[in-house]
Amino acid sequence: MFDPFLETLNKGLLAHGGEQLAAPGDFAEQQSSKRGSLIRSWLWSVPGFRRWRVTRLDAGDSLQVLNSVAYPALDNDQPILGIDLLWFGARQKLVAVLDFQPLIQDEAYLERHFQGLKQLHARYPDLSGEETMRSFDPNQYFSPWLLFCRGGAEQASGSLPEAFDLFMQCYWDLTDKDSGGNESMAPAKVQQLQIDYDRYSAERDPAHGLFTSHFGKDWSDRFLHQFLFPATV
Ligand code: BLA
Repeated sequence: MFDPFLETLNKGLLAHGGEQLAAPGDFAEQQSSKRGSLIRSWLWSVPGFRRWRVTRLDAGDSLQVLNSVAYPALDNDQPILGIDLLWFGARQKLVAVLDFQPLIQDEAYLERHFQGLKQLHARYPDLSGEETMRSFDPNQYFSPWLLFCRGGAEQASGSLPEAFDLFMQCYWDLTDKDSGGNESMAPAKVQQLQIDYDRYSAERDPAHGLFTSHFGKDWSDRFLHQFLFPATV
């Protein structure tokens, strides 16, 4: 379902000097014969980023996922890239979340990093609904301009592919231009906020139960703490 999106993501990574590495050990690939599902993950080494992970889950008609998080290098206080795309085929249900996840909610910080995403948000009203968050706090590590849609096939094959391309382009533009200058945060502060992001996300990620039902508790606990949010080891 999301393979064209994964292709767009991978192409952008290659174009920015990225090198694809297998995820360590049994995080690279895991299969559930019971549920007929396959989860694969990669790490990318990308100039300007300290960590970039990508995960694809194929559970057939029941669920397809593309999830990715990019942590900029500590001398760059730009937002964390957050991608979570889910397609529940049997129910024809889409959950799409694309955001530049702000380290802080300060007005000057948002002003500095969010001009592009703000425009994109305005351009795709069907992906910018005021969806309610059940497990996360919208005011922590989410921006006011995230693309967040609980929809169906119409959005999945309609506006989402184009919006995704522009969203990635917009994040690369942010990365390519030096938006730091005197106002940027000290690396130690960036580091602390990225660690806090992992802790916050690991606590609230609604995926853990899902992983457990497919791949067992032991693997899922390790995957959550060691691969998805490694600052929580
Ligand atoms: C929601 N993400 C969800 C849900 C699941 C996942 C099962 C609940 C679906 C629903 O609300 O109907 C699944 N999350 C995953 C999977 C992985 C994962 C499979 O991390 C890992 C491979 N989630 C992120 C990132 C963002 C994000 C990076 O991992 C930011 C863009 C957002 N996911 C996000 C949000 C929701 C969600 C905002 C809705 C949760 C809520 O209502 O609070």
